[in-house]
Amino acid sequence: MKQPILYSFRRCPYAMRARMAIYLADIKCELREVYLKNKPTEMLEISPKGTVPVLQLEDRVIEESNEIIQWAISQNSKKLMVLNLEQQDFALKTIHEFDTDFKHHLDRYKYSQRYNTEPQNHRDFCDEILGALDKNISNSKWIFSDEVSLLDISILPFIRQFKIADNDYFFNQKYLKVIKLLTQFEDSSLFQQIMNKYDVWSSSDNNSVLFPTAL
Ligand SMILES: N[C@@H](CCC(=O)N[C@@H](CS)C(=O)NCC(=O)O)C(=O)O
Repeated sequence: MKQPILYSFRRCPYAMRARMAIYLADIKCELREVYLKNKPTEMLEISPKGTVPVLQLEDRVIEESNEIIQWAISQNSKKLMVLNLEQQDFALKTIHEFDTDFKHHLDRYKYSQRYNTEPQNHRDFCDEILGALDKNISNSKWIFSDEVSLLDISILPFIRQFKIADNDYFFNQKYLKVIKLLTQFEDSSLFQQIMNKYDVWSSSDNNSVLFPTAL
């Protein structure tokens, strides 16, 4: 099989979740780091909508992070926790909530000038979602158990963005399990592996890299 090509941007939460899924599935790919203000034509030719991540396979292109995750799981799911039906239902509902409501309010909290919004109102909505999640987090390492799951990799990059908007605020909130979960995520080898820094790719420099890269 020809190696898949992943167009990625290091700090993008969608690209982060896709890289985690690829990493956990033990898939090797060619990673092309994208500068969002100057996207490579090679990427736009296969995915004109112009968002990352994009995964180019031999026979098709996958342009949505959740679909890249599903593809990676279909290749190899051994390193992800097997969810029972109830957990699966909760995971899918929660991922949807983070991709819609949480992301909506996060953007309006984080980029209040751009959206001309009152940041605290939107921060309150995010807090509500994080407070509800807190009640469903186990006492183990990850949300359900000591094994990382689809839910962890899908939503933690967005919780991290919320934290980064105001570190002091985040660490003073009552959702202690969310705070602990995010802290251990950022300390994990999984996170270190997928946050490796790469130069921006260009076809003329021909500087794509192998992902994951041995650290
Ligand atoms: N629904 C897409 C969203 C991806 C997305 O919005 N990515 C952002 C970066 S975090 C992007 O590429 N934005 C385009 C731009 O900024 O030009 C997915 O899940 O893959």
